[in-house]
Amino acid sequence: MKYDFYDHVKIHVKAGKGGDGCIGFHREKYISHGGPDGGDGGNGGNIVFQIDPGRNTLLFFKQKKIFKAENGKNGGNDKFHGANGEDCVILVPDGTVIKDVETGKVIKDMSGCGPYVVAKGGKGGWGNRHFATPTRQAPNFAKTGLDGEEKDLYLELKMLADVGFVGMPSVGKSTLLSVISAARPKIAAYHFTTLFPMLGVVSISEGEGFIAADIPGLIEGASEGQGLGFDFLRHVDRCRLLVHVLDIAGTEGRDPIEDFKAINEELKKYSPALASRPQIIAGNKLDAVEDENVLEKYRKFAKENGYEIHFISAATGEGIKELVFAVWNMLKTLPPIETYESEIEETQKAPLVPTEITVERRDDIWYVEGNWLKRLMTGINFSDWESLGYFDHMLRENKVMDKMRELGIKDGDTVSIYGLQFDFVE
Ligand SMILES: Nc1nc2c(ncn2[C@@H]2O[C@H](COP(=O)(O)OP(=O)(O)OP(=O)(O)O)[C@@H](O)[C@H]2O)c(=O)[nH]1
Ligand SMILES: [Mg+2]
Repeated sequence: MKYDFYDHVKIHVKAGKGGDGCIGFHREKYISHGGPDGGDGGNGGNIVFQIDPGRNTLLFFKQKKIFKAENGKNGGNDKFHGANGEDCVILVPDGTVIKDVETGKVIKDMSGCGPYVVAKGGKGGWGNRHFATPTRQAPNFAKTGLDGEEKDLYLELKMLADVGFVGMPSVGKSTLLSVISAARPKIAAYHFTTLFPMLGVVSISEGEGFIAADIPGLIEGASEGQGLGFDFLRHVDRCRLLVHVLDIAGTEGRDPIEDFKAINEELKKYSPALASRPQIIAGNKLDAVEDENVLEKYRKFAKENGYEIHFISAATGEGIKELVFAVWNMLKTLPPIETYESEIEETQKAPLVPTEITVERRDDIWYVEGNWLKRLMTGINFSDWESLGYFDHMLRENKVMDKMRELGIKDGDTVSIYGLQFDFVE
């Protein structure tokens, strides 16, 4: 890491396991055989993300990368319901995008939204009182709680700014931010003074304004890691407009038009979408321009290429007001800040369908799998015949046996369901 501004990180989250249901029988003086009264286990705690307006980096995650929510408590005798596990709340800055490491898909864009449950706690198991039927009055089993969801997540901070400043080092991006907002970025004559992005609020009138982001300087080859690289462009990724700052006085001996082209090439390499975002050119350091004739050349270049250009001096304040209003007027015509849609498929959100199973034959064994089956299995105690009986009942009731037969399994064939092997008999 070249600079200590944490803006992307991988973390692991595990929601709480549901508490186990209880096997209990009612006991009271003078009542010798009370009914089953084992209570349910509590639900496991969820992993919840929440925006903390006071945070602006993911630095917190440098120390802590594993988050667990509390398990639900087990149920007890006398219908005692186990307590639910506490949620684990993870605070993130506004603009944090949560992605699934395995698929790379966006789970949730935490931008101006309320709390979001990213991993659900497991349901508590039912106590044996639920399993009493007319023919089974003393059920000797209860269900164990289900496991909580567990995920590897990739968090990426993409700041929420309307306008992003781009340009070579030392052209005056930070100086510009400091004169139009209350932000106090570091300003100095050497390259790469700015090491991490900074936001500033630009007020137009009471209650109206926009947010601008100052980022480190870019140089030719940034896409190949030159200078500070171009990773931090993620923070201007959602900007509605870019202000491309140029040093029109050429104080470092470079041609501003060449700078402009080089930076746009780098932007294109980072993201064609970002490169095609509208740009306003801010020709800075007007106070240091010796030959005023060059301005005409820049004006012509901008016009020919379809850009609005403003000549400014962040040092003296000349032209700054006009630039701010030009930005404000253009913003009014542009779509709002982009938020990323969740890319998780509906099927992943939908409840599990009991009959969804897959069957595969390997070495004469039929391997049967399915999310629903897996969940059912975690609640069964296979050393207990009543529990096994319940499992069998669930398979039949949900037509899993029929489905297996349809898929070619015959009586006497060996079936394996997540490690449980048995001979298929209907
Ligand atoms: N003469 C003159 N100098 C300026 C002007 N604006 C900024 N500078 C000077 O240019 C130098 C660089 O300014 P910064 O604002 O730090 O530049 P930057 O683009 O943020 O640079 P990096 O953060 O390194 O990318 C400083 O010495 C500023 O004082 C201006 O309008 N006129
Ligand atoms: Mg700077």
